[in-house]
Amino acid sequence: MTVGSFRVGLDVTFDLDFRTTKSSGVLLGVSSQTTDGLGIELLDGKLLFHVDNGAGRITTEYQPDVEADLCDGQWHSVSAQKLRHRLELVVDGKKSQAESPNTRSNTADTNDPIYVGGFPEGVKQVGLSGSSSFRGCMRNLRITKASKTTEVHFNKALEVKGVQPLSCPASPPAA
Ligand SMILES: [Ca+2]
Repeated sequence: MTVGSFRVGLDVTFDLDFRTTKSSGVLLGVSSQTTDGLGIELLDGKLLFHVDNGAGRITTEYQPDVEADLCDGQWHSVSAQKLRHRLELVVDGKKSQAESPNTRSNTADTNDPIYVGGFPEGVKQVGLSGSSSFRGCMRNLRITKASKTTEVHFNKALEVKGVQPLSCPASPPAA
């Protein structure tokens, strides 16, 4: 399994931490160029997790009580789990869920790069609503599939063709 060509399939979990001062930005996306894909994004202060298994998009979201909570320049944790046609999202320990009524459509059939922090123009991402690049910092990106966890090293990810470089300043972003 590499981040250069990834099959979402039946079940997968993405974990990561981020910090930013922008209310919108793509955290992660992997998508076929037809109908199937997965995406995690910040959109107007909400954290959205989308999956399309090919029969329409399923979305679960975390909306903080305070609008700017997720873009306060502090670290926030995200765990996004796809279990067939069900989604479970945990942001800073708070859980939200969604499921598709279409239980027979349960695999996201991708064989495509995982884009972290943004994606190139002209690349279709069925699991994302926004297209603005993430500005800030990410750490501890882990992909778990069939009980096997892969830690994605950003330095390595930069070398994989198609993975967008990620700006990760040494000092915290200005509040
Ligand atoms: Ca499918």
